[in-house]
Amino acid sequence: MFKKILIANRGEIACRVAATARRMGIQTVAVYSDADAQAPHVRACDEAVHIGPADPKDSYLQWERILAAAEKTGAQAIHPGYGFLSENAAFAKACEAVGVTFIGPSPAAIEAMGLKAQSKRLMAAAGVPLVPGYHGDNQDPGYLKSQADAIGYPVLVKASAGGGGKGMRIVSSSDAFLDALQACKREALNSFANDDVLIEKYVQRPRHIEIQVFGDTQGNLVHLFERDCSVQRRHQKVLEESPAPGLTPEMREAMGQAALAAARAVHYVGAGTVEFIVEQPANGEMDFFFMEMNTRLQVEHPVTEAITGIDLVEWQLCVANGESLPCDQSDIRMHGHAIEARICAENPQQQFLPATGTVMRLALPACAQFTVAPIRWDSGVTQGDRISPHYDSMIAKLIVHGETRSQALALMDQALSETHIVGLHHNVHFLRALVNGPSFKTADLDTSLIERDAAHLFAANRLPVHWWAAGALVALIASEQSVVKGHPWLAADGWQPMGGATRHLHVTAPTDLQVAFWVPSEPGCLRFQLDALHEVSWVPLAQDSWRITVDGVQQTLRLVPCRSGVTVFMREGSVDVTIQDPLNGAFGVDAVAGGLTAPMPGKVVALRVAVGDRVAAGDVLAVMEAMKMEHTILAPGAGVVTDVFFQLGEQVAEGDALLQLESES
Ligand code: MV4
Repeated sequence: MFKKILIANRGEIACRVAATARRMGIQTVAVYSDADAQAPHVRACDEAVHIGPADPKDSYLQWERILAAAEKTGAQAIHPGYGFLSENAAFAKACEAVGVTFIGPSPAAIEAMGLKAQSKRLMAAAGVPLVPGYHGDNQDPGYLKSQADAIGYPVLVKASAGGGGKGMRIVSSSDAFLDALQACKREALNSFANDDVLIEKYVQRPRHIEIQVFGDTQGNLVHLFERDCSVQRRHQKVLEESPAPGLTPEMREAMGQAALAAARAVHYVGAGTVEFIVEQPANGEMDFFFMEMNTRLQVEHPVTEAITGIDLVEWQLCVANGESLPCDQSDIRMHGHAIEARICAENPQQQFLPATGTVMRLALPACAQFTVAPIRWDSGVTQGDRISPHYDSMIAKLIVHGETRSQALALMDQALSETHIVGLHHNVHFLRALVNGPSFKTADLDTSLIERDAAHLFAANRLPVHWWAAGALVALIASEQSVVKGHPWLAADGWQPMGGATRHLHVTAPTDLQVAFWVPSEPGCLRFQLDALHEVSWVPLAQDSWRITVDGVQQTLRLVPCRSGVTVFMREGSVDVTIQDPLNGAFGVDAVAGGLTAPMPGKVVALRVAVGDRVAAGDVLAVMEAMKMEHTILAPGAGVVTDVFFQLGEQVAEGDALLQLESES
């Protein structure tokens, strides 16, 4: 076996490969860009080599530097992960040329599957079912129209060089064909500098089902069943599962055999995936057609690992080392049901726009104690990391494995409810709505599921106000006690030795409301007035986790203070509560830390204090401007300004310390 391998990737897949290498006693070398100097994948490997600036084209796609790093460290093989160089035949050849093993298929197999029309002709010759269509060289518009007429409408015109849904046009009648063809060719020329098209019968209500295959250098080939990846948005997978719901054993066998025929046709070695589009007629048998073969390990491979118990990266390493597959088809069994959710930095409320920012808080689902944890968290992001715009927006993959699909669904819901992320937009709530939504729950799957369930998926989550208000109160009181180190006489919070003082709190989000509450007469409990009078008591657990009782019902809440309030996480979901405390001005992290940081990148347009000034809670300290909006920085409590770290007119970054305030004592 290899003594040392280089991992030519970053993020979760680099960490994933490193984990198996470590388990096998193989040393690992990471490569990293400027943006990734402190990244988890660097720490996950034994050695690391810097390969250039943040932009992937200057680092992770620079094969000369990667090959130089392999030579310098003595790595005998290179694992390309997915994306980047994983399906680059020229890179695979370059590895061979310098005597480093490329952990993947042959350059010829990568090339053969890389071109759409060509791979489809190859598959047709190998007897793999294709969508009825025309994949030939004759691009004469009149000829293409006659082909479309023969196939029958609706047809799909696809750019031969396209992918990921780009350059596709549905044509519903013969009359509309020539105009649509022209438009498709124009788009293809602009996007791919090649205006060849192919024509296919349009498959309605399609499902995306793919088969995992594995080959070795001895010519053995096996498949590891299927994954259903129908839940997508903008051609990005969101949920993947195995087995595919409703797939009959006969169809599974037929698809497995078709995938093996596809792999055999290109003498496939290593891990690969054969993608099929599956037609679901309103009544009648499902039909499947070859779409493309991905000549790499895929993002969603963990669901296959869960149901087969096979470590696919271990198999990749053994096969690349020239060993034959450890078992044959009849030894490969599936057990239970696995689902993967991709947790991404993005805003589902704004067309899933990728989000950037710092992961201020990241709490993982609790490991199920007293059992073998059926939950897997694959991630290359840790708390405090920045999600930069240079790379993809995936924060983690969450994989659950149950005996049945409904058990897996329940586990996924539970694990997502315990996944707490603060600091940037993410899709955790959206994923939860998705797995609990009408279509996914009943396995009514096709590629337009997200659009169909939109009303359910994008609805604002309604959480019980007395619970999140209670969480906000507990966070507020905890922060005040930490500022004054628990001394009640020094707190400017209206506390009276006899108890009974009333405070009013203005909560502005998610709903505008006034909360009246009575200052605690004994520690750890108080009453508050909303629609009715409520009673809350609390006990701190670890870190920001609290056991809270509201009106006699107890649950664990996570309370994460942020700039202007607190994020309250509970079983049903989370809310960002913005608190305006008339007594105390701003509330949040700043108040807890005693230092004051910039809430966003911007310019300091007013500075109202100097070192030595005495300020009261709520006094204006400075004013910042960003995106044409002014933000006022208030004193979180009474104190003396001991340091000012910036000047008027200065540009500051998000999170920069602005000034230091010391509470008076
Ligand atoms: C299709 C199709 C319907 N009929 N081909 C989208 C991306 C590209 N890889 C192939 N795609 C499709 N090809 C025929 N003949 C519908 C899609 C399609 C799709 C396929 C798989 C997963 C998600 C999809 C979302 C929209 C359209």
